Amino acid sequence: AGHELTRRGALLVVEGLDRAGKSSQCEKLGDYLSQQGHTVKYIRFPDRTTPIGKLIDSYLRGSTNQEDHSIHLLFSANRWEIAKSIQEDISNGITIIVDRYSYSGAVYSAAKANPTLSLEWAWQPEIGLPRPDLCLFLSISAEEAAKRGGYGAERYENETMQTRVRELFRSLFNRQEDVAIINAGKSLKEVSKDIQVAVSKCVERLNVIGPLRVLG
Ligand code: ADP
Ligand code: FDM
Ligand code: MG
Repeated sequence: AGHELTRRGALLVVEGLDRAGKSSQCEKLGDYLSQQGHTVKYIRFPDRTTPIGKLIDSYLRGSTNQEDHSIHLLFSANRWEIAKSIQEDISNGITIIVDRYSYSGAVYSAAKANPTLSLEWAWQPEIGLPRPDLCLFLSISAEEAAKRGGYGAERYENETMQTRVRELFRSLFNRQEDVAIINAGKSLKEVSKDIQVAVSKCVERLNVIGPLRVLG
């Protein structure tokens, strides 16, 4: 007696287009959950610090080129190389906030309109990865995003890609469970409030959800 079972952490993903406010909201959510007494870790994909991540970084910055399927699998490998540590942290009671995940992975690659790289094909290497307990999709119109500054210089930061990515996110999230669509066009504070409500509901349900699941 005397020792309680450690309550597992939650796996929370924040997704959305460039400038939707993902990184800002990840930070606010981390502060909120810490104040609630949770141990919180923030991670982001791509994780540009690993050897695979360095290949991805130079691809995104345009210093190197990669075949579409090949770079797609590297993005996925970049998640697989961290999958075990995610599982361990979650079982040790740490809640993980993830800035982009498999959803960006499938959608950005499929947006290239390569005839042999469909959304379905792109999803396959994600199967078996830790499954988020909740994915928060920060939904924003092209007009609202444009108000938050122009495109950066990285590979996918152009009108054509962003338009396709928006459509593909929509069709992917239509058939995913455990997704909360958040209107990200509101103020920072309003958006963070909406996120807190969705996350609190999820965290309360963790004992019902049971152990961390895997993506199917
Ligand atoms: P992302 O990580 O999705 O690309 P960021 O969190 O980096 O987005 O935000 C992009 C820019 O928009 C930043 O300058 C940020 O301060 C601003 N921003 C984020 N959320 C909002 C919001 N709700 N309203 C107005 N500006 C915002
Ligand atoms: N991206 C991100 C992908 O193409 N595949 C992936 O699996 C992931 C996680 O990389 F354009 C794209 C999405 C975005 C870029 O940008 C990463 P940030 O600014 O580091 O989130
Ligand atoms: Mg960001």
